[in-house]
Amino acid sequence: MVDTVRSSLPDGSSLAYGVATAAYQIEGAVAEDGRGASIWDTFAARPGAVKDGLDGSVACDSYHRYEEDLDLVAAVGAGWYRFSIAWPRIVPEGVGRVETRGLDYYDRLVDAALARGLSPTATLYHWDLPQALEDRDGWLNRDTAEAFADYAMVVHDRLGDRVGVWATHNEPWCAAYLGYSAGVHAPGRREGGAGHRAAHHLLLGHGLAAERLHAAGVEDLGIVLNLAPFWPEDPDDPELVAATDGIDAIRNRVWLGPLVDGRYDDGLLAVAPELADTDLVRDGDLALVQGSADWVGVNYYTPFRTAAPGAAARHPEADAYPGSAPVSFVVREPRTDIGWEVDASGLEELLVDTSARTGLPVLVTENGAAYPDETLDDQDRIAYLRDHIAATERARQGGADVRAYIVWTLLDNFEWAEGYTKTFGIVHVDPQGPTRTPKASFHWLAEHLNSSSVGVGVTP
Ligand code: IFM
Repeated sequence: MVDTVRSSLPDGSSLAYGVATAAYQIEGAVAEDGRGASIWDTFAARPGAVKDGLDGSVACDSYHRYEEDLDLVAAVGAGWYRFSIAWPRIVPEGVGRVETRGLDYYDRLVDAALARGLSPTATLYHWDLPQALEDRDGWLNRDTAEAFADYAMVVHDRLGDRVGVWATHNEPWCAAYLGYSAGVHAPGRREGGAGHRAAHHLLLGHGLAAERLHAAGVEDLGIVLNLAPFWPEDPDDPELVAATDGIDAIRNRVWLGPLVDGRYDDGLLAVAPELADTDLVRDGDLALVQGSADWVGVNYYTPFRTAAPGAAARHPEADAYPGSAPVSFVVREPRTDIGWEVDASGLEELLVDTSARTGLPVLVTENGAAYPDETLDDQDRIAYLRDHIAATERARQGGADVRAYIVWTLLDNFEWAEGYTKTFGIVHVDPQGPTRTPKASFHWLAEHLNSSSVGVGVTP
């Protein structure tokens, strides 16, 4: 058992290590044990929405193979297993009826993690909104925030005696802006400033859930953000610097402002006037969010270099910053298979800045790389992980309070709109099996953890 909740968050004397996954990307079994439909089931069925036309209906079949997967996490020597809970398995219609068989599954998963000496770290929302809630306008409807807090409490009532570290949302920027502004993620809506409304309701859902989870005794509650460094190519170009500031506001400050200061800053309001609407942002909303996190999770993959419009080819995320002045995103070499520039200095910068800005413990809740999976000898992934772990250590030496480094991801899995075409796993999954085969990066990480005697989890 976890001795106390507080002891679940490492004290920072050495870096804790973990491996992460997310429900829709690995579980499969979408029609089993009373699970309701999610927005990703619906979106993936839309022709052209997912690159290879596939979905998460089988994925890695982890719903049935979780013991095997946890054996792999234990074998690599990581102390934490970060997983997400599928809301439609627990509350299939989003509100109301609770599906006990869904809770039973996560109960088994948590016990199996603890039995292997792993600390289970639960994320409550990794993008699989019950479709029934989207039918009522999803994250554009304030009621969804209330429904999220109710669902969070149902999960906590069942798992709270064994799970110490909780996260509300994973990358709410994607859920809001890729989902409701750019339309490239579920629910696939391209509605400009709607992303700002969704962002506010996601924050509100976090705040409502945090208040109730804290009252129920949770001490290590966080939110996981894909914050990003933005680097203007020409820092002397005032127009570019101003446009980049608007983008930074929508990606980073929209979350950090409410969490730290209890407000949306003026620069953000200038590009997102929706957030000044008092029907949307009601009295007390931002006060509820302020101070609601005990730690902040940073998911980092790449920095973003901005340039004058037209300087580079259109970026897939170009529509995800509604209201900001247009810029180009310049992507330098080297790049991973998904086209993201590799630069570990962005992680170091982000960790130092986030630690200083929030004053909270920071966890690297995701970091990893997509490389083609033709070979199990993934030396490029090893180099990526090695350099980013070193950057994390440099940030710690530079004073950032970083407590954990969690690799994305255990298994090659359903990579959202990319389908199965981009693989981030340290374990290869043969879709025919789905048989698991550790890659060279898995063995490298095991060796790294073994040699630095880190990554130790709780004693069951
Ligand atoms: O696979 C995703 C994950 O679900 C959220 N963070 C980024 C990863 C890679 O795109």
